[in-house]
Order: sequence, then structure tokens, then C-alpha cells
Amino acid sequence: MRTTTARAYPNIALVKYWGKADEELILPAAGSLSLTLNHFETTTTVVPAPDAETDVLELDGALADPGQTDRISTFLDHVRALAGRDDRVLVRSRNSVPTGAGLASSASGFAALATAAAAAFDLDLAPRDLSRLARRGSGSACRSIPDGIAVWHAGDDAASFAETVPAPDMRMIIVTVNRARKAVSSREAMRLTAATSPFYSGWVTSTEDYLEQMVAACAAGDFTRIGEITESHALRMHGLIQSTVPPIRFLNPTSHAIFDAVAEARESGIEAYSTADAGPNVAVIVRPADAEALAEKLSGFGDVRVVGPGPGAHLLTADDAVPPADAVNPAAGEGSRA
Ligand code: 2P0
Repeated sequence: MRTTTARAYPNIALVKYWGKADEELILPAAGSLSLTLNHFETTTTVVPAPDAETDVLELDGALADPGQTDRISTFLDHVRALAGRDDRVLVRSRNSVPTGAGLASSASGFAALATAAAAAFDLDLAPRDLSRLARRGSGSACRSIPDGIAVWHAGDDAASFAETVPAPDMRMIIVTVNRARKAVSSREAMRLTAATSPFYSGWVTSTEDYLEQMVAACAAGDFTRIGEITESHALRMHGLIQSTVPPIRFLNPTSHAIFDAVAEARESGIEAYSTADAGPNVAVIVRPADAEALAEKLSGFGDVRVVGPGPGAHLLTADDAVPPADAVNPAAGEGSRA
């Protein structure tokens, strides 16, 4: 075993994942397609701790809470099973935006952890197998293993991985409306949707249909069709989520105002389309030449950031290792160990 460091970026889906076919294996009910970003990265160092009895997680310079530690420990059990070893590890992870800010995502977190941990345990995994491994931490994490635009295939454990597909260059404007941690996790909200929404089966079949159309539009470089599917599919997902019992609403009035502003921009000749995940923040896809002008128009709604297609998860050198919690924040380190 060895100490390793990896970096991964979040992804935003243009065809959304919302619902599982298998909770244990984290297999999706339908395929999805996303853009991996080139901002808001997570960097993770895995340090072998063969004499330790439990895994330890340091997150953003402080000891993580037991719930977060249990979740990564369960994930690391899959890595240990693949490696045929039972060593515990110390994981140091740092997000470029604060955890809980709505952008620090489980996708970048588990993609970085899967990449670093596989290397720490000397596993030589093919890209699709690394994607399948990341999937076990968080479904959307499998899409942060490949570069750029990725399709995550529905199917059994062997078939359900993400891979890059050809697509035209585009930018995404992230409009951060609210940095608060969301009240309901995606995982819980997905469960409630499958259990209570009368529209769920229609959502699954129509998502497969949209995914096929989206992959064709990407291959053809048809930005207009990519955008139409993106916005329509996001609105369908939010409609679906609002149909749960009890209902869940992730979008707020500012989110809706941004969808309206983007529709107005389209009328005035800037072609752009909105999407939103399990929260009020909005992501807008736009052609590269129009990105700065549209970002300026949207700046009144919240923090805006223009991002582009980013790299897949990758290993870094020892120089980029995440420093120990005590070195970053001595007070937090001592306090949480007392
Ligand atoms: C997506 N989301 O496709 C959708 C759209 C949120 C809204 O994937 O239970 O955190 O860990 O597999 O990956 C969020 O779901 O859920 C998500 P788990 P995950 O990006």
C-alpha cells in the first residue's frame, strides 16, 4: 500500500438520474448524461493506517462527524474487498468550496476517494471499473470519473458505468442562489419519489427516451436540441419531485426567475437553457461565445461562475497531498480529538 492523492470535479446532469433500480448496488432506474465541470474540485489523500482499528476522515481541515465517516468506511469496504486486504486508512479530503455550500458534491467526493483509494490499495482498474467503484459511494460519482460529457448506463453491476461521449463544446453558468445545506438529501428524496409518486414509472421510461435523443444530439453537435432536452428534463424532474407524498420543492422563486431570464435571453438571441438539481441553484448551458454576456445578465440573481467541461478524476503527486487537519486548523484538530 502507499499514500496517494487524487482530484475530481462535480458534474451537472443534462439528463438527470432520479431513482434506483437497486439500492445496495446503486444501480439507476434509467441512464443519465452529465457535464463534468472544471471548478469546485475535491482533493483527497489516502494514507494507509494498517495498525488502526477504524478508518478516519478529515474533511476540510477538521475531523468529520461519525455519519460522514461511516459512509466513507462502508465505501472503503468495497475497495478492501477488491484488494483482498483489510487495512484501515486515514482519508484527508478538501473541497474548493465549503462542504454543505450546495456545490461541494458527493460526486466529486466519491470520485476523488475512489481514485485515490484504488491506487492506495494497488488496484489497477480499467476506467470503467473505477467508474463502477465510484458508483458504490454515490451514484452520480461514477460520472465524475470520465472527462467532459459522460453517459452513465443503466444495467446490471457490470454494465452500469459512465464513459465520455462526443459532444460540442459548451459552457455552463452556475448561479448560486442559496448556500445552505439542503433539508432533504437526494438519496431520501429519490426513495420517497419511487415510493409515492404516481408519475414515477412514466419518468423512468421517458428518461430512457430522452437519453437516446440526447446522445444523438450530442453526436450531431446540435446545441439547440441538447438545450431543449436539458431544460425540459430538469422541469420534468422537479415536477416529479413535487408529486411526492409529502411534496418536496427544491426550486424557489429566484430559481424560477432565473429560468424566466434565460428564456428571455433566448428571445433576444442568446441561446441558453436552464437546469437545476436537488436545490434552488440553477445551471445554464450556453455556447462559449455567449457565456460572458449571459453571466453578466444573470449576476443580479446570485453568485455567477462560468465553467467549462473539466477533466475526469486523476491522481496527483505527493506535493499536492492534503495537509493534516492539525496543520490547517490546530484549534479544530485539538477540539475534535479531545
Ligand atoms: C443527477 N442528482 O443526475 C441528479 C439530479 C441530483 C439531482 O445524482 O443516492 O447524490 O448517492 O446515488 O448521486 C444526486 O444523487 O445519490 C443526483 P446517491 P446522488 O445529478
